Amino acid sequence: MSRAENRYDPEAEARAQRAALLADAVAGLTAERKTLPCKWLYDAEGARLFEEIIRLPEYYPTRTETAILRGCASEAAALAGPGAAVVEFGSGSAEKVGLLLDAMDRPAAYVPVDIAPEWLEEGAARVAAAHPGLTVLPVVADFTRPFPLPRLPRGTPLLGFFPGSTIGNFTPEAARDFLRMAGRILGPGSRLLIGADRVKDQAVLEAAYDDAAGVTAAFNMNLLARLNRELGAEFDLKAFRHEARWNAEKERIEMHLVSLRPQLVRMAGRRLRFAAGETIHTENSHKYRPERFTALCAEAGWSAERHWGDADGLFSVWLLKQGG
Ligand code: AVJ
Repeated sequence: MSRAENRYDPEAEARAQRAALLADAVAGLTAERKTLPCKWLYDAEGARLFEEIIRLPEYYPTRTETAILRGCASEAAALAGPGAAVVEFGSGSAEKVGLLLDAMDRPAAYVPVDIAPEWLEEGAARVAAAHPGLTVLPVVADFTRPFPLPRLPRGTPLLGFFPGSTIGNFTPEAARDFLRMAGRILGPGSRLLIGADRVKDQAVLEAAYDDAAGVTAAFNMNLLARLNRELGAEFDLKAFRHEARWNAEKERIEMHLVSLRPQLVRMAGRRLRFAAGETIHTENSHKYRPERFTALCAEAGWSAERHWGDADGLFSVWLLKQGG
């Protein structure tokens, strides 16, 4: 694995991350409606809690998508054709791509793209070990912004991979922008295999994001603990609670941290004022009806070539094709 174009300095990276966290926290927590970007949920502790979430009985998306991928991998691989390269957006620990690579005919390369160098490294190493002879070309990049692909043999068919319903974290507008950008990066004739969670019974959705064991609550509350750890903020974790709300109009689950009483919280030389019941909105997880998802894709220049789901209609995996 060569990374000549992607050198990074871990200490400079850590300083830049802290500065970015501070800027986002100040902007988000002094706004009229308090928010924090969901990407900050995933520090080491957040990543550990997320690994617990995906095994919870209430959290259906991961196991449902994995089962769908198991069933559709060979068909998707056949449509992508022999000698295709897989580009995974936000690869993280790259748990699912093996199902796809195993089904492909002589894949040319695996290109995991992630902003977190440690995860990228770990995922790339795992895939390389499981697929001897496969060229693995990791790219450290924020996959929500344009980035250059590593050099590949001319004419290599490209297959993007974006599982996990991560697309749901974007607003529909941002999702469309992402899909358009992914299309530009992958180029004409490319395909994108993407997972999207579906609209379903409100109680099922709310339980998936507010489990009985309190793991998702801990995951959300960790954001405040992180502000305390990394920015020296003084959030009293007992003065907030986790809430998962279904927003029926926007067809999304929202995670909030609710202030249990009026309070002032010190953070980076500021005092943040909270009213009782006021919330910090920490995550959106949009759910897509199939017809709404295909319309969004069409606006971004992709057509749905194939759609796979589970028997209960919980989750969708789409194979998109550029243009069409
Ligand atoms: C990783 C964005 C797919 O929205 O379901 C899980 C994150 N948040 N439980 C999701 C999450 C709370 C998850 N994604």
